[in-house]
Amino acid sequence: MVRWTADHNVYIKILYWGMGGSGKTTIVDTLYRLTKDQKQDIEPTGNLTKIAMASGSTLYFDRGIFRSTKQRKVYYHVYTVAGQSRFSPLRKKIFKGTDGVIFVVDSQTHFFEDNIESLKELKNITRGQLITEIPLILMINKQDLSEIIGEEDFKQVLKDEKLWFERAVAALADSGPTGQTSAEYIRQHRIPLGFTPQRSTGASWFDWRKLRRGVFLRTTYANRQPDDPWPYALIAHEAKHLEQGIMGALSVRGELIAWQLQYDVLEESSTASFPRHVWQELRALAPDARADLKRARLLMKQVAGEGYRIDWLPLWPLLAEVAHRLKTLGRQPK
Ligand SMILES: Nc1nc2c(ncn2[C@@H]2O[C@H](COP(=O)(O)OP(=O)(O)OP(=O)(O)O)[C@@H](O)[C@H]2O)c(=O)[nH]1
Ligand SMILES: [Mg+2]
Repeated sequence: MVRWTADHNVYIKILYWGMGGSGKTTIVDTLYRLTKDQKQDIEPTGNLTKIAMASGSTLYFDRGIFRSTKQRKVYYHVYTVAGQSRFSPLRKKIFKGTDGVIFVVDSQTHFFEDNIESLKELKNITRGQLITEIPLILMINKQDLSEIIGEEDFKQVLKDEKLWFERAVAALADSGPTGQTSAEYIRQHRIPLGFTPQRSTGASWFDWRKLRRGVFLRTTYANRQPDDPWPYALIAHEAKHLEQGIMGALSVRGELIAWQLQYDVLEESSTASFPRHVWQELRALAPDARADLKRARLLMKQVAGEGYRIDWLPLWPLLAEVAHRLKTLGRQPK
């Protein structure tokens, strides 16, 4: 928890987390040494406090206080936890009030599972706040050794632990007002997010294999960065369908509204680059005008390809569509 004191100083708590022996103490030692000499962005105030066993393994915690060299009122309280598994209750205490976590991975292949254990424990303690509210940085340490896992392997862990999605939703929230509203909806309704292998579309709001509602991205999107606008704009699109309900979502009208939302998210994100002309025409169509919906159906197929089964959907949600057809029935030319 960032603290402001009466003298207008700001204190930020940063925590190094990771399995026993991953290198947390070594990193903070190095940080202390380098910043003491160089005084570039931060400089230490006082000494490092280290409470360790004879073996060098941390027994309680390490703590160093650093001060920003540019914003003189900003201080960082930097802690490391004792990583050995038996210190779990202690770690929970040290975690209290943390503003940001640096997770130190021990890259040695035989420790792969222990790293995951440590990440799971952290996730548990943060109760869904990791990434969404508490920033997370990964440090893939000990890359100088042989028999090591790489960055890609650990990225997969983040995906498995759903932390990929947390980051995508956080990026969606930051992308602009449309993205923010959508991210709030996803969080408030605790919408399940996942990957699913699918051929025809990039994403869906129903997983047929598990028969459950949620937002499911095609597995190939797992290789994109979560803050690439395409994945998170798609997440916003599918979440809109969940908001519309089954009937609303299963209509050309529902699709058009979701496409328009996806376009707004992309437009508001500063980094999206895509051929805009068809999307712009889609954005200008009126979801309640049947002629516009017919046009939308053509355009959406043009963008999404033949696999996109929009022809199967009624223009309006089914009941409204039936009512409309009944009403116009008598007026049809014989
Ligand atoms: N080869 C190599 N060894 C490292 C690296 N970082 C740390 N070590 C070594 O790993 C051992 C454990 O490092 P520590 O910094 O004590 O690990 P820790 O994460 O603080 O461990 P706990 O306090 O038990 O949680 C020490 O012998 C370090 O010298 C690295 O990048 N490469
Ligand atoms: Mg240590």
